Amino acid sequence: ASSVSGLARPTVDALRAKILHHLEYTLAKDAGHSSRYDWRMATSFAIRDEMLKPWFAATRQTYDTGAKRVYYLSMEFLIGRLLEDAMINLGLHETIAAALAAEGQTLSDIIEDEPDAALGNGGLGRLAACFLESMATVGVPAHGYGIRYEHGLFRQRFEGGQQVETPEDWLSQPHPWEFARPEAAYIVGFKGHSELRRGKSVWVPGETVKASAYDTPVVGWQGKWASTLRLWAGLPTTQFDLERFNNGDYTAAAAPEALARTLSRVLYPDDTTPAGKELRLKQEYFMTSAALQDILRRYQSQFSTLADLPKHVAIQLNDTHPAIAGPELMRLLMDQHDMGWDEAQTVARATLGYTNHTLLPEALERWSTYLMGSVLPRHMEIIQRIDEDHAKAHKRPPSVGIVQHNEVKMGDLAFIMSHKVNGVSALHSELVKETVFHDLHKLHPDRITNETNGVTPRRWMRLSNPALSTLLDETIGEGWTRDLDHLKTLEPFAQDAAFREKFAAAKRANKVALAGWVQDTMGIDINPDAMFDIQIKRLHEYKRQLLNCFETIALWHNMRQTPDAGWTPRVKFFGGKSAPGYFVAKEIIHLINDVARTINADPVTGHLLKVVYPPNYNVSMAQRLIPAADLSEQISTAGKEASGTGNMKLTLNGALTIGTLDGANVEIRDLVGADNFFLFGLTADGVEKRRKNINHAREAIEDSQNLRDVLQMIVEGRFSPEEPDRYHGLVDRAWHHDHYLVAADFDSYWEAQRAADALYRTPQDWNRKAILNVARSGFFSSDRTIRGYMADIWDVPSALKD
Ligand code: 26Q
Repeated sequence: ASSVSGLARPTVDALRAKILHHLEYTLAKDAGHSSRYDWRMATSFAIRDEMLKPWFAATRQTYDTGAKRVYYLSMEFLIGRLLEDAMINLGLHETIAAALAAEGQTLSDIIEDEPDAALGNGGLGRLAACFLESMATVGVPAHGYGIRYEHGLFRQRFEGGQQVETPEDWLSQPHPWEFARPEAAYIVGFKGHSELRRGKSVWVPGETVKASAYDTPVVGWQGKWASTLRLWAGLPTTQFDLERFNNGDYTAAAAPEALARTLSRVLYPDDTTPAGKELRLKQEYFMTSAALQDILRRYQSQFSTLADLPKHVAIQLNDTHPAIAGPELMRLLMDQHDMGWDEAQTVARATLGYTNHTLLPEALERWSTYLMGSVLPRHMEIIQRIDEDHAKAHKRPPSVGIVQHNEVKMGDLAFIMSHKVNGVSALHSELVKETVFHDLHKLHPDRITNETNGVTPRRWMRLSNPALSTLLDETIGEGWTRDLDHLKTLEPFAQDAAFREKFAAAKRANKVALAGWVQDTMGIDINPDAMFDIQIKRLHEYKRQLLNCFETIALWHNMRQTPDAGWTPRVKFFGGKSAPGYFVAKEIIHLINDVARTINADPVTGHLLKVVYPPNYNVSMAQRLIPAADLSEQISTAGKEASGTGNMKLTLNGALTIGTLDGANVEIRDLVGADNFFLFGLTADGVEKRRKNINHAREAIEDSQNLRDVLQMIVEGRFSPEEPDRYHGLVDRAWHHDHYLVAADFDSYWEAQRAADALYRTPQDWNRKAILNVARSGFFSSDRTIRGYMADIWDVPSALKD
């Protein structure tokens, strides 16, 4: 077996020649008449060539050794830009910069020219992207499977402060990182019926589409290994159509073509509630069936007995979106490979693992048995039998059925068809046992495990924060990039005044850079010495951007009354998109923008407070904001945020957290120390108890002068003079339908914010705590998360010899 080791790196001249070669022979352009786009494409192709060696070597070694493979099935991969990430992992950043400079090109301009691959909504999709990179770093033979959406997450604009969505169009330019694999294509069926032939069930689909593969390599740190992201595009099944067409059935012949194109057209932009749409179910099945067919084809090219599948294959389901994998894998094993029911179920269960990412009841996927039965009739039969078998085997109460009230509960299906089910933070995994899967956990007490999320330090530190990275390299060596536990050795430097100065200088440089960008793109003047307070995440009631907005108003109100009271200057940053149909979230966006407009125009507080909400928050914007953060807002209602991953990115970049005991905040606080974290708010238990008092909001508002003033200012139209009653509905909900306990946590949040203000006025203390946050959060590397999945769920070793 060829061993994959460190790369021989090309020289500046060699890379310069490569870029010019691609400019000329791949793009057919003359260097003298090339646009920025041309240079970017040529540079990307030159870098891509360097990825092929580790990619081939990993592929070959995996075949040669018969190593166990991991397949990560996800409806979302929120990759962002790839050029700089690939350059950094291949150690070519400086070489490429020099090669381009020799051609009069500026690397940063070329990097910025790349559109984000935004094939995801938020945390779940970004986690999948971090996992692909970590699997490539740790040395896991891994494929990610997903959909090659023509349109990723919509672009967000603000018009009069309101969110307006426009289609995202990343494939309008060729995507230089992908390889079309037209030879890897599978037929996926829908509808029709299931019939018995010689005692066996056979599905006769009424519609078929072709899934055609596109591969993107993802290289790990120092190019020792690579993962493959295989995305499926929908194509019509031409042959099949031609037959019908020739028989004169033109309408039926045209329908599959329309359907096929629709399947990979657009990402569902809703991370709130399952859309309940037929197209979404079809997309889920399309991706899952193509992936499973591909996995079995690859397996059978290497091994003979399908009974051994779990020895060589681990399949991880990213939430329930691909949960049809259980019945589909059983169907393929039984109907196409003649396996019996019991063995098929045993094999499928031993192969599959399921990760849960939410407890919110409204966010749990359920499909009506009518829809499931019409789109996937054979699967509906299999699901019903799985359910009956499970009921018999465990003599369970009827309340735990997969099929209930004419709905298929996809979480229950995923649970029953997986050998391991995991939550994504310690608290969340415990709540999974106590709430959604309480009954199933009682029946299967060893099934639920925890794998606390993580983030890749390559993109989220080395790439996005070169100032801090260089300082870390100089202080503790470069080893942290591969083994983030090395950050522990930074701890003594928290006491070192000279180091604190350098740490503060790196942060300040990042803030100056962000302030320049805010000035250039939004025309807002902000002070880099003010505290940069950042809340970046999808807009959601449970994430409580409204709590932050109320506190902003209260702070402004207090500052106006006593401008000379020694306030700590602040800049409040918000970033995030709302699901297009989520009215309440959109109203909160509107309010934040109205508040920003009002506050930013106030000459009395101009030097003390600014509010900045840049539109179209995405991965690239996160890379710009996170390194400049002083304060990280992680303020969800306790028990609602499964984990969070932005919280980890911000901590690793030296921000202090103001947060509740929710998701991974709990673990962050345990690790960095209670003294180095601004805690506030009710606990998950406290939230449940407090909700029992139906007057919780009114009582909290009546007890809080500050909050009363805030609500009063909003109803009076202080932020919307052109339409004074604009927020009457919102204020009414704050009084009477405060499901996420904004009012109950307000005063506690206000106090924690004032503690943050006070600490910020003593920079050496603030910086010492910020350094301790960095030094103590090496646990949050996604490399550690991946090693957890490898040991607890996948049973795979690393393919890399150190
Ligand atoms: C489901 C059905 C139909 C349409 C859309 C959906 C859908 C799509 C996306 C449902 C949920 C999502 C995304 C969920 C998500 O991003 N969850 C986040 O996952 C992170 C990674 O584990 C956690 O850190 C966050 O706490 C969690 O909110």
